[in-house]
Amino acid sequence: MTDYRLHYAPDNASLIIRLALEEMGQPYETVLVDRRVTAQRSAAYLALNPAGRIPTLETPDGPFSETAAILLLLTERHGKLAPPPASPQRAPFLNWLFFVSNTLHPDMLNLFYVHRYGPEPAWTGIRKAAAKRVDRSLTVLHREARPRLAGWFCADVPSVLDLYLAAILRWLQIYPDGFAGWYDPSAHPAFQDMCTQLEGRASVAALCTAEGLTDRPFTAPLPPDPPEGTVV
Ligand SMILES: N[C@@H](CCC(=O)N[C@@H](CS)C(=O)NCC(=O)O)C(=O)O
Repeated sequence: MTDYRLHYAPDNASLIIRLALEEMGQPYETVLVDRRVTAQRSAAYLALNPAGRIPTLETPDGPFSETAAILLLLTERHGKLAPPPASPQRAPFLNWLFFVSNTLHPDMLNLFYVHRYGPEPAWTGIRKAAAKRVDRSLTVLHREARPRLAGWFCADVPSVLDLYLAAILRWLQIYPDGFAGWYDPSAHPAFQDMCTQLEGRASVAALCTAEGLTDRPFTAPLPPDPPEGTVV
């Protein structure tokens, strides 16, 4: 029995939580959310996460959802992967973590779940507009966050912000079918360096094995071949 049980689907946002748990050296169990049968909307799953989204992390204090909230909770509990509350980098860290979670991530979801945002004739337009917003946000993050977060973003040891961003950069390069390929990683060289460093870490090797990702999942991503479950 471990303290943590991660409800996951391969190559979903749950992989960010898996990476954080691996980096923190915390034991955890996983439970597949079977997206083939839309298990994220089952009564049992909704009892844990009423929003019906992935991930959910069960903890001794109950189930938690929302990627950024889970990440913050884990950093507070284990004192790792984020600047401590008294640090001068704490406020900018929260600023940029919430920017990724509240602006970048939802804009990216417009690309993947376009059918939720408008009728089919509008899809290309919705995606193009979302891609522009995502690209602009990445440029702002690249320019503004690093100087304010010395040691905690794109540094030698990853923070939860790096883990979150690396996953987003991966997804932008391979999803959705028919609308990937617009993002140019060379526009943000510090992110590329961060991703390359991350790919050398044991946490990423564990993720690749568990979810069927090929090596270099961030700098040369390919769709996964998961041992269980499906991406969508
Ligand atoms: N705001 C949520 C978004 C999570 C999210 O959209 N997860 C996707 C998987 S990457 C999901 O649940 N998709 C299935 C669905 O929306 O039905 C978070 O930050 O955790």
